[in-house]
Formats: sequence, C-alpha cells, structure tokens
Amino acid sequence: MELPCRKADDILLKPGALRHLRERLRVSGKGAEIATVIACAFDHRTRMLPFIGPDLRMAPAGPRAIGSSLIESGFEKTRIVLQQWNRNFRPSAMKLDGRVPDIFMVSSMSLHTACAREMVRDAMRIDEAHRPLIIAGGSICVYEPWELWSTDPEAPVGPDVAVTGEEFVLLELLDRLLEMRRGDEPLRGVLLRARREGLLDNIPGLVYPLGDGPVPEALVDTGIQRLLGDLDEQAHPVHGYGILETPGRDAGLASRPLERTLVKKKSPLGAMVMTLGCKFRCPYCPIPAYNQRQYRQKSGDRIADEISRLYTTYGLRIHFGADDNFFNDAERTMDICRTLRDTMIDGKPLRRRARIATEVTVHDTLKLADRLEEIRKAGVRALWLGVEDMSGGLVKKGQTADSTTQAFQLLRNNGIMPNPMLMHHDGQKLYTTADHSGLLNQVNLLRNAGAVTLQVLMITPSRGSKLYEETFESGMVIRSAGGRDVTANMFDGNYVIASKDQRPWRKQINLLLAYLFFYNVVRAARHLIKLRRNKHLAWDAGAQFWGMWGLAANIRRTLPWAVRLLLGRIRRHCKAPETRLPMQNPRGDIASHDQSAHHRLIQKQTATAPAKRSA
Ligand code: B12
Ligand code: SF4
Repeated sequence: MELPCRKADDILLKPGALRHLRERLRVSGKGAEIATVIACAFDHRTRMLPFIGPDLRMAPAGPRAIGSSLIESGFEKTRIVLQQWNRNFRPSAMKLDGRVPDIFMVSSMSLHTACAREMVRDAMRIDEAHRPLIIAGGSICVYEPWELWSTDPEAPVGPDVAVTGEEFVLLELLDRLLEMRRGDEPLRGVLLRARREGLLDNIPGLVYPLGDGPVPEALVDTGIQRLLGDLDEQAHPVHGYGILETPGRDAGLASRPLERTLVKKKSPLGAMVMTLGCKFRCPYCPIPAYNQRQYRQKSGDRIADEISRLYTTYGLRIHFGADDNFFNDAERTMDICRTLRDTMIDGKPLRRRARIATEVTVHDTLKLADRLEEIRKAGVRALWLGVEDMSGGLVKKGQTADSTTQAFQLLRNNGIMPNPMLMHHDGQKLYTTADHSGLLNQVNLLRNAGAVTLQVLMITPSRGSKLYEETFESGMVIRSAGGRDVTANMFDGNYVIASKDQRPWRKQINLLLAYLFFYNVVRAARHLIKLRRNKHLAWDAGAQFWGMWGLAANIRRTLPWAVRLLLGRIRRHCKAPETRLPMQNPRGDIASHDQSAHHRLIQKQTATAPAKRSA
C-alpha cells in the first residue's frame, strides 16, 4: 500500500516557506542556547556488498541536512554523530557544551531499527530532570513510524515525537515549541504540554503518543507532509559537514567536532541532493508515492555552488547524487549539466575538481544517448542503472537485453562507468540456455557490455510500495527459518526472505554465485594485464579487488542463512506486520501512515463491490 497523497493543490509548500522559516528562527535568536545532537543509526551487521566500503565512507545526507538546517536557523550548538563511525556512542553519556543536550534526535532507515530503538531507549535512561526532548526521523519514520515505540510496559521505548517528513516539518515543530516556551522551561516539558493541548495537530508530518503511561494509548498522526518544491531552498550542506562528531570509541562526545581538514579523509564520498522523485511506478518501489508524484530538483547554479563550497572548504571531490532517477526529465537534466559544464572552481573547470555519480534508468539513458558527452563534461563519471531483470520478467521500464547493452556501451564510450543494479526473483533461473533470462546470463552480458561493479539483490518487500501487503498475504515472506527470526536488518535484499521457491536456499546461493561470477581472481588478473595497455581499466581492476573483499562478508553473513533455509523449518507470514499500537489522525479517523488500515479498507470495499452490483 502506497503512502497517500495530499490534495493536488496542497502538495507543495508555498515558495520561500522553508527559507523564511529558517530566517525567522535565526532572527528570533531562540535557538542560540539550545544544544542538539543528531545521531544516525547504523547496524554494522548490514555491512555487505554492494554497499560495503562506501557505507562507512559517505556521511549520510539526511542527518547532515537536518544539521545544516539547524545551523542556518541559529541552533549553533549542534553535533551529528554517525554510528557508522562511533559504534559505542551512548546518548546517556553525551554532553554538549558541558551539559546534557536539550534535544536528542535519531535518524534511521528501517534496516537499522534495532540500533535506533536502542539509542532511544538509552536516551530515556537520562534522569527525568535532564532528559532531552527525543525526536526521531528518517525513512523509518516516513514508512513505519510505530516501529520505534515498544508495547511492553516493562521495557518502554519511544521518542517523544517522530517526524514523518523532511526538514520543514522539524523546523515548524521547533518554531511552535519555542513560541510556547516559558522562560527556560525544558523543551521536553513544552512538547508534552503541546501534545496534551493538541497544539501539534496542525503541523502535518508528525506522529506522537497519546497518554502518560509507559506505553502509548495510541499514536496520533498529523498527516502527510507538504513537500519542498524548489530544492534550492534547502540549507547549504557545507554546514552539516562542519559539525560531524570525530570517529572514535568513546560513549560520549568529543569537546569539538571533526577537524575541517579531516572531513575528506573520513567521508571522501559525499551524498548530494540534486533531484528527488521518479516518473516510473515500479510496483515494488515506494519512492514515487513518497514524493506524491512530484519531481523536485535543485538548479544547476545551486548544485555548482554546493560542489564549489564543499571543494574549497573540505576538499571534497566525489559526490553521490541522492537522486532516484537523475535522467528522469531530459531537459531539466541538461539544464543542470550545462551549468556544471561551464562552472569554474579555483580556475579550473568543475569536472577537474569534482566527480559525480548517481542513479538513472536504462530507458532515460538511451533518450540522452547523444548528450552523454556533454553530461560527462558536467563531471558525471559513474552511473548506477536500475536494470532489475533485462528479460522484463519482473518489471518493464524500457530495459531489454539489447537496450541495456547499448546503454552500457554508450556510457563506456563516453567515459562514464556503468554499474547495473539487478534484482533476482523467483521467476528467474540461475542459468538458461535458450535465452538471456538467467541470472548468470545477464551478469555475463553486462560485464561484456562494460559494467564496472555489480549489484544483485533479491526482491524484498518494501513498506510503502504497492505490492507490500499482497506479498505477505501470498505467503511468500519468510518469518523464520531454522529457528532464526527474520529481523529488520535482513530487509536489505542480501537475504532471501521472500520466495515461494520450493528450495529458497538455492536463491541465496544464486546471489553469491552471481557475485562470484563477476568478482573473481581470473577477472582481476585479466584487468591487471590489460591495464598496461589501457589505463582506463584501473577502476575495473580496483573494483574486482573491492568486490572479492566484500563478497567475503556476504558469504560470512548469508551462507548460514542459506543453511537454515536448507535444513531448518521455514515459517511464513500470512499477513503484513501492522502497527502494534492503535493509530489515528487528530480527528480520530484512519491515520495517513497506517497503511495496513488503508489496505484493509480497500479490501473491504472491493469485497463488497460485487455484492452491491449483484444486488
Ligand atoms: C543515497 C541512498 C543510499 C546510499 C546511502 C549512502 C549514505 N551513506 O548516505 C546507499 C547506496 C549506500 C544506500 C544503500 C541502501 N539503501 Co538507500 N537510499 C539512498 C537514497 C537514494 C537517497 C538518500 C538520501 O541521501 N536522501 C537525501 C536526504 C537529504 O534525504 P533523507 O535521507 O530522506 O532525509 C530527509 C528526511 O528523511 C528527514 N530526516 C532524515 N533524518 C532525520 C532525522 C530527524 C531527527 C528528522 C526530524 C528528520 C530526518 O529529513 C531529511 C531532509 O529532508 C534514498 C532514496 C531517497 N531519494 O531518499 C534511498 C533509501 C534511503 N535507501 C533505502 C534502502 C532500502 C537501502 C538499502 C537497504 C538497499 C536496498 N535494498 O534498496 C541499502 C542499505 C545499506 C545500509 N547498510 O545502510 C530506502 C530506505 C527505506 C526505509 N524504509 O528505510 C530508501 C528510502 C529508498 C526507498 N524508498 O526504497 N542508499
Ligand atoms: S525506476 Fe527506480 S526509483 Fe523509479 S519507480 Fe522504479 S525502482 Fe523506483
């Protein structure tokens, strides 16, 4: 079930709204004395191909965007802690500016739920008099905010409020709380008052608990956020990098953030927002609905400015676009690329100072076939293409074996490294002799077409996508195997957790074989030999060594799961997990983020529809 959309004329914020809100907060000076800490949850058990390496070397954009927004709103005492770098961080031990911060925030993907909950639990150990206001955000809150609250009164966990949207929602919340604050009243106290009096109900994008007991009586959902239409209004990312906590083993915080000169060493890759949204509607993907079918973007000038300032301030050179489909709209893409092509940084063209990588589709790459040279001149050097399954057996979005091969060759010929993202599924065999539909056949085609790295994930249900509930109801989703429960950290596509195959362990092995077929000593040696004649193959050779190293982690983590699938008893879900706490909107009706309730409603309507007709 996809997230619902706001009314067509009320999807976007008014132009300038985010900028004005930041300005108002900054001028009021109310944030100056407030200390805030934003922690990014990261479960180290998820460290595997295809993300191992970059997962620790790329400070995520979400918590940085929140940090930048706070700085530009005058909350200068702000720190960002990444569990990627600070595994032992414990909120109960944190002090900023010599005291417990006023606000503690957690940013998390669903995959890292266990770590996010543990941080919230730990922050709740701080004595009542000093306990900070706890705010949760990030994609877990967008798609399944209830996951952060416990239903066990003996072990209560839960933030004071969750933000199901972007930075505007947070700033609107803080603005409201600061307006209501009496003198030095703790912000948590202000929030509890605002919750009781229903004063948060007209801020769309929040979920908060009802009741004063250890377990909420219900969760109140204030609705779907309004989206920022013009991404140029976002706070500048240069601030977020300046408040990162220094990597280390301490439970608490260092007296100062990471030295500016060390930012590039610790986060040589930068995630950068250029566009958001995608015109396709793949049934397993929640992205178009999250974006309420909007395609949002930054201007070329703004992107150029971000790249320039990040280069001159921190020396950052490699930027990974947080795009869902950068080539989504050819004209807008070319607008951005032309500006980047013509930008000079420190007397040299931008492309000599920066490298850009991002995600696109095969279909849109072919549409831009004769513009790829220009795109390279904008600094674009690597693209990840959502190939999924070239035979179209899974989804059709303009990719066939021929078109994909053509797109890969075109990119290579234009000096852009193509990287395929494949999805393995029940309908796909490991190898086929009659056609190209087999997994290894496709990997073989792609490597011959010039793929540099490979991503193969098993199709896994994604909350907020059209197919989510159906996939569970069809009995496809595994609840446990051989006594091991499927936990949130396993929803990364590396574990086979949704398959009707009689022998699902084979699917797990298939994923490993596909990687082994792509990353292996023979290919690495071949690339090294060819490297003497063609220095452009350096990346290919490097990717082989990285891939073999990463594959060891996949084998270590997923082979035991394959054994459980082979030898153990497999239990399956018969319906999608639902919120364990009742959810409602402020008027007591169905909550926007309670997708299960929406799904049940639709099922009921479709069940009664034929009956009505026959009557
Ligand atoms: C870049 C990216 C990656 C990079 C991350 C690199 C990095 N270190 O940053 C890589 C390629 C490694 C990656 C990997 C994966 N990713 Co990814 N990725 C993205 C992508 C495309 C952009 C994320 C981003 O930077 N956005 C820009 C920032 C500014 O936005 P944001 O993170 O959404 O944050 C905003 C709000 O959420 C909110 N917010 C965020 N934190 C907080 C905190 C507080 C307190 C508050 C108030 C608000 C708030 O405000 C922010 C500013 O607007 C998103 C899709 C998308 N377009 O968002 C998917 C996405 C985050 N990935 C997703 C997934 C599932 C994965 C993988 C599991 C792979 C897979 N199977 O698809 C792996 C996990 C790897 C791991 N071990 O963690 C999902 C997460 C879904 C979920 N329910 O959690 C997303 C949302 C895509 C999707 N809808 O399916 N990913
Ligand atoms: S093309 Fe990619 S981002 Fe767009 S809907 Fe399909 S999977 Fe999602």
